[in-house]
Amino acid sequence: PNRIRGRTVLVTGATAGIGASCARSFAREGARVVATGRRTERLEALAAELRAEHGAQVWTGSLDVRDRAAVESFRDELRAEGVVPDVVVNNAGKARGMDPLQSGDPDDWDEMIDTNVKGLLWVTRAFLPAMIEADRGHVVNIGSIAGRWTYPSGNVYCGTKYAVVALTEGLNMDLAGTRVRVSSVDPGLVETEFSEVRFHGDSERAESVYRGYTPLSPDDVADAVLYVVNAPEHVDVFNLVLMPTDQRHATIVHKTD
Ligand code: NDP
Ligand code: 8X3
Repeated sequence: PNRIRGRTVLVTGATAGIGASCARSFAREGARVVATGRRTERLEALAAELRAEHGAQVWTGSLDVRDRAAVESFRDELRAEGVVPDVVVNNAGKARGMDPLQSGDPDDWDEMIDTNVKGLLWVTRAFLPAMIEADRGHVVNIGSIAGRWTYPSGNVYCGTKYAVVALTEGLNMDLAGTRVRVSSVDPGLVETEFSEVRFHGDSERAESVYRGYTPLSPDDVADAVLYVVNAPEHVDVFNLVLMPTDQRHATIVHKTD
């Protein structure tokens, strides 16, 4: 059965990669979509596409998740329009740099911690009380296998994703007794703009990350997100890990060239 239709799903980082795929997949299944991210033109293009292709109701928010006040006022603006998300997909996130800790750039660390950890907290804190009040809702955190195994020079990025594990587990505990569910979906390598961002626009290096094997696609991850949200209300998927068949551990990737 389709338990997605008619729900109101907020996706952070819907302008690219996994978030854009999630927005498309939820719209296709009949959800009302609140698409957020910093690149306004992309949000508008996405909204137009979802309306045209799926007849979806779509709201957009040009939102930097690091800005707590902006997150709260966006929540208030939505509420004033009668839009109260009952699914939040905390997807906005990034790696910046891949260096040994001793030579890492603290500005990169700020960006990762502020986005992947604090941004996730601001969004969750803003939208969760209405779910608790309605006694219905779902928070889906996009974690990573980087929150399960660290790898050389993964240090701070992995630390942020280990934090997502603790926050997913902690939130489940804190919500015991409510009908609000909390899941994390933790992928291995997914071909998106992730590596372009990590390597500060070095496209050659970014492309090489996905060469010689078949990585996950953003749609593969969106399928997993749909699965956890569509599960019957008495089922709370804590954690769903998905890997490319060609990848069996953080650093074990079978490449043919
Ligand atoms: P992309 O770079 O393709 O997309 C990242 C999205 O996050 C963009 O929409 C971007 O939008 C948004 N974003 C970044 N910073 C902010 C911010 N400060 N405020 C709001 N939105 C922001 O990467 P992915 O799709 O791969 O990444 C999505 C999530 O998946 C991340 O949490 C990542 O850690 C995780 N992940 C990725 C894997 C991979 O191999 N690709 C594997 C495992 C997990 P904009 O720039 O417009 O704000
Ligand atoms: C992204 C996957 O292996 O580059 O979370 O950390 S990895």
